Amino acid sequence: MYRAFDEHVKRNVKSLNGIWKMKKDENNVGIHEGWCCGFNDGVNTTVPSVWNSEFGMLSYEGVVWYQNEFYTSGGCLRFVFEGVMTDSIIYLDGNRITAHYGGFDAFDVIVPDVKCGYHILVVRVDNTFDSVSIPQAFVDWYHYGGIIRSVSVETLNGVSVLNQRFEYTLNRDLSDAICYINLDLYNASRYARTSNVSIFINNERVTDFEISLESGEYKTIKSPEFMVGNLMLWSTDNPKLYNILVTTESDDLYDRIGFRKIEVHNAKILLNGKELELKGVNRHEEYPDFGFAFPTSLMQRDIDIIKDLGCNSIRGSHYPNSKIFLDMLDEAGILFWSEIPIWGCGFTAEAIGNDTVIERGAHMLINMVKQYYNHPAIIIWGMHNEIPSNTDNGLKMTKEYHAILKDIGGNRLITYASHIPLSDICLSYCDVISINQYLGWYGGEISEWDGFIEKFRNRRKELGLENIPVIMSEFGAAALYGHHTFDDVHWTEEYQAKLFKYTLDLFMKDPMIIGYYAWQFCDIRTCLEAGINRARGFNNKGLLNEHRKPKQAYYAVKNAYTGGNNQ
Ligand code: ADA
Repeated sequence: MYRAFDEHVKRNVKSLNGIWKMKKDENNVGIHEGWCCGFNDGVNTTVPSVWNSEFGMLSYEGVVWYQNEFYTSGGCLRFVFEGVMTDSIIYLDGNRITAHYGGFDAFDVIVPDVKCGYHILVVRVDNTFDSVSIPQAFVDWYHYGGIIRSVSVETLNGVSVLNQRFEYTLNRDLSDAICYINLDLYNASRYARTSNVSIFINNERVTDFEISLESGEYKTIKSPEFMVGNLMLWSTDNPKLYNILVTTESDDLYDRIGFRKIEVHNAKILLNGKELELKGVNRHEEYPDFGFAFPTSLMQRDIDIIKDLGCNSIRGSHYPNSKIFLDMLDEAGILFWSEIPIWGCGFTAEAIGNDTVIERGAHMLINMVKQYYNHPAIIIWGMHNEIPSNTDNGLKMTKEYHAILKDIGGNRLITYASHIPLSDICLSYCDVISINQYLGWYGGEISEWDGFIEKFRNRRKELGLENIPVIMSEFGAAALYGHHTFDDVHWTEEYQAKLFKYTLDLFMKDPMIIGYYAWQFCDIRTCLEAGINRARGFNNKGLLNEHRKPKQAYYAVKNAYTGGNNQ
């Protein structure tokens, strides 16, 4: 995995990022014509990237094949794909080795007994949509396609550690933790193996045990418990991280964790026992020239800007972000809300009740939790966004996803963003209620916000949910960068700034509302029809434009979040 640190020292890891060949398959003939065995007439491209960055392919939706030739000294190989958009089939030397659905979650495949020499890895990527796609074609971001995140090939030896999820229970004064680790182990040897497994925290061995696996066996086990004392907690002010190392005789896996406690108490969110006010932005991991293949240097730049804005939190709207970005947030002490790309406005109530959709979404949730489990920055899991949560099908999906997250989600709060909070029937499945509302933009006047908040306060009371805190998870207005007038009318920087000032003043003095995520960090390319609502083919509600140039609203939000008086 492409991380902020090396995950392995013993394991041989080779990055397959770099120059690949790609070939467009407009007529979908590649499978029939055997492109899986390799093709000679492709053009050069870079992995990771989106194909939309290639000349002439900005709006291409369909199938593209990718090919990479690599050398290995042979053995048991594990291919790791961190994100392929959206439906992919992977072939090694012409043989199909795995397939995956979903553009934002990583997947891997293990191939034993690969011979020493050159091999051809081919990836067929399809980004078309149908009635069970997640997201649906109607979505407020762009239909990018391609191998959007890193690819690597690892050589596994003997008992190997594929994944680890660190569990801990803090004592009452949060000074000690009883811990164990859930380990996914695999025996890559041709023979049954017994290996010693050791766990180190900050270089100190905390436990040792033995494990036996048959050849090719995959097993999830729970390590013995151990205690970590004299803790320095992870917090936004002091994001203290601990190094964890799991070793076997032939393999290793490094990761980092932070000890922290997030909970709801008396309608407030507490982080390590202290009341937390979430000051946030919604952010897409997108830049129009690179799409979802987002450069690491720009991640750091965004974090710097977000800190300057006075935020302590980001909502990763609307899908899991790159692992390395989460590493950076762990280091920066910025809290994160991670969700899956069920962008509800695109789904009918009927589609939300479809078994394939529910199952695909459930897989995405499980993968997200497994792959991001150890990040202390993630404090919220989002189940979905703006689904018809006033219908039986909405309720069915919400109940099912809530049960999954309660079971495996660890110390995190569960929510979803509702755009229909006054008629929503799923709110009791939230640890924190999250409201998306665009009064003053799509309809209504800015001054109608007060009345809306009062109506929701009454509804929350009627539903007996007064102990559940409330976040304003989306609110905002569009402004075209550089568009000014003396009168604050729609699309001007002045109007957008006025709306943010008004709404944040209102929210921040309301004891019911404990968090705010402005929509949105910066302008993004969208596939919603360019026109009255999406000028330039962009969602222009950014506090910054897509090149990270601040609009007036940036300073309105900064003033609210920092108590300053910037212009
Ligand atoms: C919704 C949605 C966002 C964005 C926003 C808008 O609330 O969740 O993704 O589309 O509307 O700009 O209209």
